[in-house]
Amino acid sequence: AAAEEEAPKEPEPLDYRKVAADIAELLDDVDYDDGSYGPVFVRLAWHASGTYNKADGTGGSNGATMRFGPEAGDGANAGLDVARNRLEPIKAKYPQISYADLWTLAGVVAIKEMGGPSIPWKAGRTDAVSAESCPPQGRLPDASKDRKHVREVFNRMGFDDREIVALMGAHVLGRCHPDRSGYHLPWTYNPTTFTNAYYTLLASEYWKKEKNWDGPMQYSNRKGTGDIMMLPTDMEMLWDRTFKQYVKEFANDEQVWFDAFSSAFKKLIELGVQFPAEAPDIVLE
Ligand code: DDH
Repeated sequence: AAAEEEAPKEPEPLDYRKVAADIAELLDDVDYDDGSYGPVFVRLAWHASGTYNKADGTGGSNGATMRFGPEAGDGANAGLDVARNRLEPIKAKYPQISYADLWTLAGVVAIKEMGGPSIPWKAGRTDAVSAESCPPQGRLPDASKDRKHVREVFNRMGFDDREIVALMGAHVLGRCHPDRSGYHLPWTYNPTTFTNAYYTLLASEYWKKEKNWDGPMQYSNRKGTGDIMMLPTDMEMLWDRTFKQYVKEFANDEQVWFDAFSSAFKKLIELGVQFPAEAPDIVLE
């Protein structure tokens, strides 16, 4: 018995369900945007992951390299400091969790809390120690560009056309901020609820270049002076024949989209990550 007592203790495994519950508590805030940090958490998880290059394995969520200047300062990541700072108390309470795991888990928690699918998530990402691990700037999509650019960016990560359209439906959430991207307005009327409204609105509204707007060119409903928007890259989902077929599929059946989104988002946040063999998928209830 004495020998047993002296044996070195295994560190307590982290209870990620508890971490997830604490993240959920941080979502609502009446003073922020549309009342929730959910959308910006999802965008943080996506931008942390969306730098991946399958050709050389660089980029991706592993490393949490957005903590460092070269990636934090990429114009595409403007405003994501808001999400990273909001999550700091979680890191302080559970120092064992890597930032890379924390940011991806926050995205998964946000999607679920806003009414979306429960995306299986697993732990095992590690944090890089210096800015040298940052991917080059410019790997994230540019909203002013066309379908060729969108395909180049997502094919570089390893996604096909259906996955591209499935992922884009995350724009049901949140809004554009003039001081972050230069664009303005939300995509949908319920930007903190995860539904397939991005597709139904894209397919049914009358979209026109927005008038009387001195920011970057964007589309607006109601003959160009509406209250919701689409980016040029969003319009490509409608204008490209193959993309459009999936827009219709997801507009017609929300469950089909939830399933497609769930697998594509799981794939996104796991790109390039070597998980420990025993890492279980955690499905939040
Ligand atoms: Fe996005 N996105 N996104 N996006 N995105 C913006 C906001 C949000 C593009 C551009 C923008 C995805 C794909 C693309 C979310 C999730 C996802 C904004 C506005 C721009 C611009 C930022 C701001 O001003 O605050 C472009 C271009 C693409 C593309 O792929 C062609 C994907 C794949 C996702 C995802 O999550 C899977 C979310 C959520 C937001 C709302 C953020 C917020 O603060 O609200």
